[in-house]
Amino acid sequence: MLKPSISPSLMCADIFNLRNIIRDFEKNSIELLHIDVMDGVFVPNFCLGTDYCRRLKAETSIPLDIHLMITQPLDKLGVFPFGERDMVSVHFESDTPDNIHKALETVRGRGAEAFLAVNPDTPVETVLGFMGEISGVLLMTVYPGFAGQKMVEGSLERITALRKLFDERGCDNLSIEVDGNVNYEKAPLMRQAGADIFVVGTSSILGPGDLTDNISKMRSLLN
Ligand code: S6P
Ligand code: MG
Repeated sequence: MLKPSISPSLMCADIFNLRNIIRDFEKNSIELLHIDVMDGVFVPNFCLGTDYCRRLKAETSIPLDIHLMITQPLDKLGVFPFGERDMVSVHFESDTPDNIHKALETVRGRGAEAFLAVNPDTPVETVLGFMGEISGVLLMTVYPGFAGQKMVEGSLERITALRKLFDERGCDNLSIEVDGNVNYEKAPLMRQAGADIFVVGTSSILGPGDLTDNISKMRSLLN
């Protein structure tokens, strides 16, 4: 299995202390920065955007992990700054399958890793139609839109089922990124089930406690 990576959810990071938080991420070799983009239509909330991504890219060399919770992502990819080493996830539910294929192709064409994001109610078998086009799947373990939610029941079983689908097809190089309520108790279970990228927010490293201690604790639980 791929080695575990930590992708802190920046919507959970104190905006007034963001520069120090980024420095701490760098010191602790954080692999990715998870950026939730919400348009108020695909999900009932608004969140981070293009300028935020641009400023981050200027500030740090940690790759961006852009999670697009927007309708018709194909038409909007052009305004996002991403490239080699970055990851971009587009939701299966956000447009027609044909346009999702094209959006994934556009992401890859710009040198980034293309991920298909799927909501908790979308069958994991859906990804079978996209296997040759993606670096992995962003499996939502909460309904997208808000931080601080409880994991949807059955999420661990979905990770296991998705990893099995990959393994049966010899695709053990594909990532499974889990997003939502990844806490210290569930993260090792998610790892065991086959996840390798962990979006962490209020439930763990960006919750109470010292950031560096929290990251160390999460790392030791995942390794
Ligand atoms: C939810 C979003 C997530 C959250 C993350 C927050 O729509 O996609 O990335 O930011 O789940 O972490 P936590 O620990 O509060 O669930
Ligand atoms: Mg997210």
